[in-house]
Amino acid sequence: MSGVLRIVLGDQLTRGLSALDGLDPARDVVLMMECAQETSYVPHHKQKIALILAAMRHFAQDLRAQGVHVEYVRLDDPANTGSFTGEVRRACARLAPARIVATWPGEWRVLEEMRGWEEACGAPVEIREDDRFLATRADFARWAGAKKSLRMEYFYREMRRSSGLLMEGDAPVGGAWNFDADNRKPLPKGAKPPPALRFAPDAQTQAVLDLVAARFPQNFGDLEGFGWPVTRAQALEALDDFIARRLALFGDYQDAMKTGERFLHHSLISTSLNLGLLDPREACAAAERAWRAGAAPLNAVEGFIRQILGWREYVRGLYWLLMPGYAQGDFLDATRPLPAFYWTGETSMNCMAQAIGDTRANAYAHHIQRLMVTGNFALLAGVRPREIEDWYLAVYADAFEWVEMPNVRGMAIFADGGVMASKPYAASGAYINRMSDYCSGCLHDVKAKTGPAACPFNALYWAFLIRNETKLARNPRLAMPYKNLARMSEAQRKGYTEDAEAFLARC
Ligand code: FAD
Ligand code: DLZ
Ligand code: SF4
Repeated sequence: MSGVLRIVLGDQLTRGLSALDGLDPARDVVLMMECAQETSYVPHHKQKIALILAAMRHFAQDLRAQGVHVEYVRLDDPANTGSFTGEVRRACARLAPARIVATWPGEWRVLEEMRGWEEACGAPVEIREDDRFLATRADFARWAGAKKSLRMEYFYREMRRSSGLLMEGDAPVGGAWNFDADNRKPLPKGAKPPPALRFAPDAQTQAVLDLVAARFPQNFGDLEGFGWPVTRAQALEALDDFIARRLALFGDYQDAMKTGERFLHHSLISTSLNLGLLDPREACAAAERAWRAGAAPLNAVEGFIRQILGWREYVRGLYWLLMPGYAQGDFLDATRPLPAFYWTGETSMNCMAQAIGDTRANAYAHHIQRLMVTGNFALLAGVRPREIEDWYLAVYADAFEWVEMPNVRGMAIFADGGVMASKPYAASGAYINRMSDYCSGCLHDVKAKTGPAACPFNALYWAFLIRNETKLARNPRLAMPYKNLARMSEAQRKGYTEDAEAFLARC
């Protein structure tokens, strides 16, 4: 072979991928690799492994149907060396390509590996930009420049201007950039969100589900409810279904949580976007069309577009701007091991049990469950960043480090000291009670601040502020809680700290 060896990773399942640009079907070979190293660098949820392998196999099949020569290494292939480098080396020995072309990966760890391929495999390696994002890494670095503060809101406005999404000339449609204040409603009693579209496994996906069941029996999570889109056609169907049936109320109930309503009005497109089955531009454009057609209100459409055009692009920019140092941040010196109930769901706290139970069932929990329940607990309890981060990376089907790390380290646990969030998202039980029905089914009393029946989030919240007073008290956005803390007696402060410690010791 004197052609090009083109690498397609498990989250690069896009026909227009930069690594496939200029592909010559007569001479080039596409290499796709199922690798033990990738299926085990954290103990992934069974559905996450199944989703990635099923989507990879379908993508390879589609490429072959288009006449592309795909060398596909299966997990159970006896010759499989188990690592990307081992497989690229083996392919090079077999095919002797003139060069290797890859697309920038989604994780620093994999980038480092790619950078070693030239030496390991003896062929020149070209790593091309991943152009499946609206902002390149260079765009983000330019925007960040020498700014002291890198708030998402300002980046988002730039993205609105450069993309033209929801713009009227130079101004945002509706006269404001952000309608978030309208998006904080709890779900009314009796409201029933339309069910999300799920996909029954075909024979190819079923074979992967069987493989995962046999090979990863101890991993976290159920396989039974698997319904993720594994092809571009399914991903487009899921997007259409969301736009037609759930987008209109996405904004209103974006932050709501409800027992048994695992998906509410959320889109469930993060797996498809992150694997490359959907393009973020087409998701935003579909939402804008719905608003222009009068099918969805602006608070919903702007809210949805902000998640993708704003948050998604922003976290990716931040990750690549700040890695590898970003992974070391531990601003709050958090030292507690991850409590075992994150894996078992066995805890007296109903909100945690619900969020973890939803996660086990679907490898999914929506943003507020991730941020204000499991993330909030880890923040308040002071869980070690690496341990809580590995949990998020393992348990969500959409988790790849570029998106997981800033959300966990930056947004949820404030380990970056405020690069991403202007204050820690710390909350007592009152927030969870306002936004969910969890407290009514809980053994703890959300209104009780101390004593054996009290909601643990209450003591944990105050103990967190007390423990981190020297680091956080000067934060202007925490002025109010620290003012309240200043009014507390020494005995009250001690009581909160002791209650929190006693609860954590039992976890
Ligand atoms: P929707 O609520 O319907 O939102 C639409 C889309 O917006 C999502 O599909 C996603 O692509 C994007 N989006 C929304 N919020 C964010 C955000 N904060 N960062 C990046 N994109 C966003 N998202 C991941 O894709 N992978 C992760 O590993 C991940 N880990 C997270 C960990 C924590 C602690 C937190 C607080 C958030 C995390 N998120 C992650 C962001 C968000 O929770 C998920 O993108 C969202 O829940 C996916 O569900 P959905 O597709 O139904 O999203
Ligand atoms: C997460 C994951 C898993 C579980 N398995 C594979 C795999 O077998 N082959 C593959 O190419 N990618 C897999 N991935 C994704 C990678 O771990 C990693 O996140 C991406 O390669 C980053 O771009
Ligand atoms: Fe969670 Fe406290 Fe409410 Fe129980 S009472 S569900 S622990 S917030």
